[in-house]
Amino acid sequence: MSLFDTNGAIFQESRRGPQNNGVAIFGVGYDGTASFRPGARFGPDAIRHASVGLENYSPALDADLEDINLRDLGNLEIPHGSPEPVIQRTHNAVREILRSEMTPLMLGGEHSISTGAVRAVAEKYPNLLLIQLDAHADMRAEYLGDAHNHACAMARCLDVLPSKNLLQVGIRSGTREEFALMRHTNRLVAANMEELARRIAPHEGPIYLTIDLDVFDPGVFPGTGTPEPGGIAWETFASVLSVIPAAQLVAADVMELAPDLDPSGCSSVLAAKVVREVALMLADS
Ligand SMILES: [Mn+2]
Repeated sequence: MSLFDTNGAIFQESRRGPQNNGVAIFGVGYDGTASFRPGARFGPDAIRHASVGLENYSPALDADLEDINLRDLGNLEIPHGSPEPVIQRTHNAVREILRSEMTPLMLGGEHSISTGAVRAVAEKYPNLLLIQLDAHADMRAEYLGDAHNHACAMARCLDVLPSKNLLQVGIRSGTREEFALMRHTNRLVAANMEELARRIAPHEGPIYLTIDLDVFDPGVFPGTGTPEPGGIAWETFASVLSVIPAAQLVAADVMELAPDLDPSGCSSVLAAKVVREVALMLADS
C-alpha cells in the first residue's frame, strides 16, 4: 500500500496501515475540475482533524468506533493536473484495498474521483447498486470539454453500471435534459424514506453509497464548492442511513468538503460525523 502518504492526520480511533477485514479510510485530495470554488483538496485532512472532537459512540446506530477494526491508510499520492490519472490511481488503490479483503471508505476531494472507486468495486460486485446522495444530477455527458469533470461523475459511473442500478437521492439541481433523463430512467428518488426503502428493497445485492456532502442544506453545510439551497438537514440524512441495509453496504465515499469555505469549522465536523456513521455501518457488513 505504498500508494499512500501516511505522514498526515489520522481519523480518530483508527490505526495506520492496512489489515485484513477492516474498514479502510483513505483520502483523495483532488479538486482539479472545480468549476466554481476550489478547496476540496483539503477535505480529507479537515475531516480527520474534526473527528477528534466527536464521541466514538453513535447513539443512532448503538455502535462504537472502539469496537471495530478501523484503518486509516492516509492520502493517495496524486498528480494535481487533469482528472483521468487521479481516477485511474483511485481505481488501482481501491482494487488493492478489496484484494486485501478490506472495505473502502474514501474521503474527497471532488466527486469526479468516485468514478474510479465505483469502477473497482463494480469489478468485484457486478450487481452493485449505487446510491448517490447529492444536490446535483452529475449526469452531463461532458462539461467544459471534459468527460471527467465533477459535473459528469454519475454519467461516468453508468459507463460500468446498468442504468437501473443507480438511485439518485436529494437531487435539486441540473439541466432540463438531466432531469428528463433521471425521470425517464426512474432513478430520481426524493429524500423520502418510504420511497427510498421501497426502491432499495428489490435489490438484495451489494450497495455502494456515494455521498456528495452538498446534499445537505448550505445552512448546515456551507463548506463546499457548489452549494445549492433547499438541501437536507442532519435528521433526514440519519433517516436515509436507517433505510440502507448495512449488511449489504460494501463501499462508500464522502466527498466535496471544502473546509476553508466555512471559517466556523462546523462543515468539517458534520463531514466527520457522516464518516463516523458510515464507517460503523461498513463495519457491520
Ligand atoms: Mn454535488
